[in-house]
Amino acid sequence: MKYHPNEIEAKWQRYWSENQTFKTEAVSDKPKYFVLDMFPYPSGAGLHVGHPLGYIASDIYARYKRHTGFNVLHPQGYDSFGLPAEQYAIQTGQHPAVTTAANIERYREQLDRIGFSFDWNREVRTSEPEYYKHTQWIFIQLFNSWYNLAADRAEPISDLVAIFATQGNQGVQAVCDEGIAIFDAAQWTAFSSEEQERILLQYRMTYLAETEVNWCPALGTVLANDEIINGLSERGGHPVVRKKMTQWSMRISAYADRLLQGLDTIDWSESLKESQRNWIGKSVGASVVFKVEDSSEVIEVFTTRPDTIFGVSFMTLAPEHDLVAKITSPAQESAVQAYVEATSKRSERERMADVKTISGVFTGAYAEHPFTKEPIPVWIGDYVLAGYGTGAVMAVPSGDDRDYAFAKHFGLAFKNIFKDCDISESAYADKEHFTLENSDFLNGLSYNEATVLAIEKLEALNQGKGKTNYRLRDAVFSRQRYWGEPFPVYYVNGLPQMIEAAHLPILLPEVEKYLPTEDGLPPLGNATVWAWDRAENRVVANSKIDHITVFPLELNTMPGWAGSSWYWLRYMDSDNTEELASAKAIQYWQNVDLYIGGNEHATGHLLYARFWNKFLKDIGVVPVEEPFQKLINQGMILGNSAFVYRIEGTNTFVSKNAITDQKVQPLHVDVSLVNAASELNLEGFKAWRPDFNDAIFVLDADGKYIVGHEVEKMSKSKFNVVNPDDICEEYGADTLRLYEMFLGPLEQAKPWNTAGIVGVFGFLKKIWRLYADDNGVAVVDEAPTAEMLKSLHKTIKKVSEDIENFSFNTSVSQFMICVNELSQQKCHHRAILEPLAVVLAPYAPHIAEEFWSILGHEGSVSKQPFPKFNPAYLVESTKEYPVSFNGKMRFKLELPMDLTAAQIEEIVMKDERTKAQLNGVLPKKVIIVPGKIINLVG
Ligand code: ANZ
Repeated sequence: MKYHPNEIEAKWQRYWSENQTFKTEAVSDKPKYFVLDMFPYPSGAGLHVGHPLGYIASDIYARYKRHTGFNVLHPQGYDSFGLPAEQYAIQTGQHPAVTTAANIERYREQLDRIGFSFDWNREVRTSEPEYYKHTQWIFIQLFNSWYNLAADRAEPISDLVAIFATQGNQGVQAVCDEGIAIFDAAQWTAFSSEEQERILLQYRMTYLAETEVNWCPALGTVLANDEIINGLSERGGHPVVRKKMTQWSMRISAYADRLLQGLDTIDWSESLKESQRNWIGKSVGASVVFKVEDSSEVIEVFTTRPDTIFGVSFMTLAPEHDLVAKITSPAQESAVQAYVEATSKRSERERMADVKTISGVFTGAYAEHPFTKEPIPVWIGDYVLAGYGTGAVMAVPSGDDRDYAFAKHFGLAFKNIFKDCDISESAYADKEHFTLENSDFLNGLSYNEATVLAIEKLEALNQGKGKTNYRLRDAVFSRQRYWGEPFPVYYVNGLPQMIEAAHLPILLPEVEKYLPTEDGLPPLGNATVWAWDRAENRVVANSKIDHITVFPLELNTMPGWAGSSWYWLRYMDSDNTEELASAKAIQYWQNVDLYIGGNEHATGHLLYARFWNKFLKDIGVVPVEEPFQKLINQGMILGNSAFVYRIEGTNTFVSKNAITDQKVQPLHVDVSLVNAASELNLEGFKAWRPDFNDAIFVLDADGKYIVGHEVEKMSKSKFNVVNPDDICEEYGADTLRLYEMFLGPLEQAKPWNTAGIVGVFGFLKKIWRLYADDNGVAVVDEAPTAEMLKSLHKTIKKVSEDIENFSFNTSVSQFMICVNELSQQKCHHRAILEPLAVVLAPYAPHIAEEFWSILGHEGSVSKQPFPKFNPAYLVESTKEYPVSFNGKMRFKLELPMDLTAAQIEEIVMKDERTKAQLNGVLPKKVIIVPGKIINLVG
């Protein structure tokens, strides 16, 4: 019997699927454990070896948890709405649903090939109506809620309406839009229902508002901050500009504090928590109001340093600030306009990152200092961000280095307000440690004292108050795309109305073209059957729109993060046709115990998902505040790119070690055309691309073409992608699984290097020979030796500790050590091999199943309890004593541990080497401590 991975793997995969081996028990007496992978977006490129890394780790953990008595939920699904399928649809006319289904099929084949223990009965696809029906339902709940700060939770909007009707909005503590006018109960009741609607929109958890958005003209859509990298769209790398548009937004800012506090209760890496903390960006300070001279306008600023109020020497507004147009003097108008125009082309990220260029213009207006009443020039400058704080700053050059740089650049006068502090560019650290001067009633005070007093005095003037500000912005929730969830929203007189939950799902309509319409409407503007009949409660033809019973439907769709912000809940009860999941299922599964995925989701998905979970808790759908108790980011697997060197302007390629002084241009070459010795397959290369058909090669002295290598991100565009299917084909999935784990610690980035894979394959062939040889089954029923038991129990101990600590690479080494020892011990003993098969099963499940059946068992090894470690087997049974003469060690003697001092002495004295040392003279004293010392003193 030989090890044929392909045969046994296909056999066991069939067995698992036919027997529903990994079907999760819906009701169980066992404790629950929920192991989740970040579900994939099914792209056309399929999986490469980097993708399964996290899946293998979570699969090992899930299998281990089953062996140790847990009811494990380990599902998989697809984040199947999104841009790539739609871009493809635009190019080819192929419906995104068709491409998506084909991609999913390919993903499924690839995943199945690796032997994951997913419960596929619970698969979810975010683009399926049965799924997005619930995404739409959650949206409606958000619309129907407001955030009550007094209760610190979201509450029904109907409660707010009741408060308005009895007491107006004066005492209401809500997270809402800025600057809502105060009204009393009588005024509220007197408002028209439209006026009431407009007011409520300013309080709802999801709301329609004109916001400054990141607009990507090439993609024809708005993008979230986390979808933009260095001012370019993450997908496609297209320029992004800022633009004002009416958009749906999510009031995630309401949860800023709870999102911060929750971090202290979850088991995530410190670096991930830190990036969320920074993203949320809590700043404690004050808002201060400055009057504009000769005008009825005021400028409100947010400052973290109200103590520096006497150092204010100018003010800076963001170029987009509403006041700019209102306060600019005629003389400055053209300069201001030109500047505003120029800055609108720069993205917010660019402006934040760019510390070098200082630019700005004077508006010609002056503000009045709240205490000294002195005039303060008002400038605009793009270092001030429109969306942060109030989009305006009180500039204190002696306290803030950006203000200082600005003042220097434009030659603006300022005074120093810090005692014994030298104003120079390097002196801006730790101003909190100085006391104040030139600061009127704040003179001599420290930072803390001055902050409190300044706020008090500002409050007395009614020109300021303490304020906490968050960098976290409300999240824009509309996309001008086709392939996303439609909103359950129609419009009456321009105001949004929710469709009742009973009529969900609102299906994505068919369109002829996936592009925006000619008048710039989103792709759903191409739909001809896209209107809501309020009497019939169904979607009808646009031609029926009469604004009496038939109204236009929303044309935007939801963003990519909508479906992924609650999907873990759906796995708990994926067949439920009524609710997103039953209360009973949610009560049992609670939340995800272990979540594994990439760290690119640190400030996107992982914040949005936490936000929705908190909201769902507030409305009583889920019992826990945090969705993901423990989270591990797997490190990226890097590709080993290969390069050929083309002599510039020719089709001649020089071997890496034959390059002399030619001017060569390195070009990526597909790694599948390169062998382990870095030699290029010349014929394959010529056939690879038409322009290389007539390639000429300059070989090295050995007649070979050697490629260069560089470690880079694994990506199709770098031709360094390794397909897991190929590895499975050649060595089997068990080798792939072990090898991916063996590459290094889970959380580290590591290069893919196929060279080591043969060693792992060799290990599996070696362990196979313990169970079977050329004559068939090799297992014997004899009692094992102490050494064998020791090798086994060392392994049980190490592997279970490793799994608990997510140290999977070290387990693989331990398996190798164990199998080397057992091979040397000629171990074919059932009492060793049975438990060993179970210990190996989480890592190499197919071969372990085969062993289990070789051992004569029916059923799956995955149902076996994990072997218990017994420390007794690790206790040494013999001791290698150093034998000393007058304190000097002369030789070593291995003796059983249970001998008495007298027995030891007898053996030592008879030893030839002792006789040779003593040379006929009897020792004066023999010191023997069993288990420790043998010393003969002459
Ligand atoms: C006066 C002052 C004096 C400030 C001083 C700092 C130091 P964080 O911690 O990031 O919240 N600021 C406020 N809004 C801004 C905006 N929209 N764009 C750019 N800068 C803005 O920083 C808050 C501080 O950043 C605020 O406190 C304000 O400058 C500036 F010695 O006000 B400070």
